[in-house]
Amino acid sequence: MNRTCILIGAPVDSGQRRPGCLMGPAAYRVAGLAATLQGLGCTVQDRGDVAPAPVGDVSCDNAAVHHLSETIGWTRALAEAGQAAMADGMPVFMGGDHSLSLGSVAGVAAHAAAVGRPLFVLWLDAHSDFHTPLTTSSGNLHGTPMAYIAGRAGFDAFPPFPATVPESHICLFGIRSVDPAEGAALYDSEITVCDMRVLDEFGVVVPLRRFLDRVRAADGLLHVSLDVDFLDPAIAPAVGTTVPGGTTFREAHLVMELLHDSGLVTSLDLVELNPFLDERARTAQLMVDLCASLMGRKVFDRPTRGFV
Ligand code: 6HN
Ligand code: MN
Ligand code: MN
Ligand code: MN
Repeated sequence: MNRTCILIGAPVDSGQRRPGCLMGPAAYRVAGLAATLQGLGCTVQDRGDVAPAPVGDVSCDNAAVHHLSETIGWTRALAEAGQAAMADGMPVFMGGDHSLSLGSVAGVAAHAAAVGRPLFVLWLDAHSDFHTPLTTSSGNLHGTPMAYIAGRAGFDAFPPFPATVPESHICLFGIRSVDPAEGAALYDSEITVCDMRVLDEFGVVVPLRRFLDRVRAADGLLHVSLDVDFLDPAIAPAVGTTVPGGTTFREAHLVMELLHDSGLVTSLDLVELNPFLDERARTAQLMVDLCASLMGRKVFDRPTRGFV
């Protein structure tokens, strides 16, 4: 795993309707994300907050969609920042609502194409985020990045996605809220869906290892998108779209620990934290601690792993 972390602030609030996600990057800084990663031996560069590129008036055929130009502006700016950061280390996008992944993954995909390596995406989320601007009924563009990344039609107003991620390279993990239009599109796709039913039955280890084996076999780059609502709302209340029945504290840490052990992760989104909804910063702190597990924090380090 690249030990140089490039922090990129993405105070994006345009992809949904409840203000507050724009405070996310500040909350991660106050919660000590940089110092935590440095304490684990990482070199950390904080590049500050990105600003959206100016975009003129654009429209799409769905009147429900709001803040379209602003979201396109963020997509442009974050793709550029992300591609540049990939050349220097592991970008960590501090969001910001999940529409920021329209840009972050576009930047990462452009880099992957330039270096000639396949890109894989692990989506840790309660939601599939597989709407297009034409199918969303909420009009909230944070529900669309997965479809953009997979090259679905309906994103004409957006910059063309640089290199579509093949569906067989995508894994949705932890999902438990899928709208009918998303479900219909997913049903016909090759995307791996590890919903909560799968995780209840098999735990997080087996399904995650299977996906990671595929990434390793293809010598792929791996982008991880961590939505706060992947976690159960009882431990992570600071998110606008809580869904009961999420992953537990230990399941989430175990996912991060397995990702660390794999050495495969090359970029990371931290999305949907709304500090205005937090309780004594516990969600922000948990997200920082999950990053620490991803970057190698261990309870106890010893040469022989396991209990045998
Ligand atoms: N997220 N499917 C719902 C919608 O409005 O399209 C929820 C989307 C949630 C998006 O949590 O990043
Ligand atoms: Mn707004
Ligand atoms: Mn999401
Ligand atoms: Mn979500």
